[in-house]
Amino acid sequence: MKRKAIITGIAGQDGAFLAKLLIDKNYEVIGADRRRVDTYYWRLRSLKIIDKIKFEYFDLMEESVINNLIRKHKPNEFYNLAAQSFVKASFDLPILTANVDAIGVLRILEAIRMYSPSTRFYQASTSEMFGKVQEIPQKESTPFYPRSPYGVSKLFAHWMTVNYRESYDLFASSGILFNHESEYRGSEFVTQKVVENAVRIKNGSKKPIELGNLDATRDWGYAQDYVEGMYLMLQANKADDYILATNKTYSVRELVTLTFKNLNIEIKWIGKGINEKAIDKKNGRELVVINENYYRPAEVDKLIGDYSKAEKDLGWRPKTSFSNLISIMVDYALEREKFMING
Ligand code: NAP
Ligand code: F7E
Repeated sequence: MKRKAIITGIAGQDGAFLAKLLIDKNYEVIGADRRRVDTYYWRLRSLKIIDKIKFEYFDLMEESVINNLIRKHKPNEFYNLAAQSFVKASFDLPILTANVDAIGVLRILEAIRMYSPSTRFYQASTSEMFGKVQEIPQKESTPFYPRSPYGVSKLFAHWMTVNYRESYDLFASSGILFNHESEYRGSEFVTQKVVENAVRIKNGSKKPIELGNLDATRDWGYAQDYVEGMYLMLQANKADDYILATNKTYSVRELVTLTFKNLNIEIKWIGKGINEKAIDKKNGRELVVINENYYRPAEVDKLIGDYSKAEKDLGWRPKTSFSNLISIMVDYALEREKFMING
């Protein structure tokens, strides 16, 4: 009998990589996906797995759909990757974010408890729960201090996952993942925004990239490495919470410099505060300027994760360096731009 896994958020970055990993391991994959106008699923097509997925309607806001899905499939594993995942948007959409990212997870836990208690559950928790960091580097035992409606909502979901594990003996694990990026990252996140726009500049665009806080630092890994960690968490002997990270951190400014370097453009930073900008060393052309609209009401300044528990218990470690990650993203964006221009 094939093992069966439900993946929510299958159309997103992690959902696509995880679906590929499980299909390669001969799982039956159910893609629990919300209704949308655009059903092209470019990530799943690019990975050549779209025909191998059985899709079911799903929304984290819709309790009856969640109950019916779990009652019908009683999967071996359930990976909850769906979320309103953009931190900046959570300040504009706090109630929706809480309903989806916090209460939505409780809806799933309740459905598993009632209809399929042997299902192993993975919750996509986040380093944003550490927010205003209380310890450097952050470990599983570091106190949380979220700084956005997204972080607060994810923290509720994290503790509910712990609570259902302890109260009802569910196999429910929480992966506290630090930022992970890839060629499939959404365009509004800073890595992909910088990569895509730098490639457009390389191809002749005159529009400088508008960014917010250049001083923020992140522990950026490669998403394909991280979905392996999610899978390993659900194969372990017991459910637990694990950090996945690289234990290295870079600023947004360093991300920009490295991205342009990959495109053979050397940049120079000039000015201070909101007047800071990056110019092309060769001709003085403006490449990056600050737009205050991209600042957040509250910022998470310094994230760096300690993944030693995952390494010890699961044998997981990150395989891709930051500089390899940016090369992968730049190469993919160059190819895609070529396709967009030439068809
Ligand atoms: P992503 O690309 O934004 O994908 C999220 C998916 O969730 C999208 O397919 C989205 O649908 C779906 N979704 C949104 N609202 C929904 C709802 N109400 N019901 C059902 N589906 C809904 O996110 P990702 O980067 O792959 O991240 C996967 C998960 O890990 C998320 O929970 C995220 O919060 C968490 N996480 C991510 C990172 C990271 O660095 N990537 C780090 C830590 C934790 P549409 O396609 O229609 O928008
Ligand atoms: O911002 C700064 C911004 O939006 C990173 C999600 O996957 O990872 C992600 O959340 C940093 C922030 O990701 C711009 O202020 C500067 O400090 O790429 P981001 P995020 O907020 O860290 C966590 C772990 C998740 O769980 C989330 O789901 O970059 N920044 N200028 C900018 N950020 C954006 N987006 N755009 C800018 O123009």
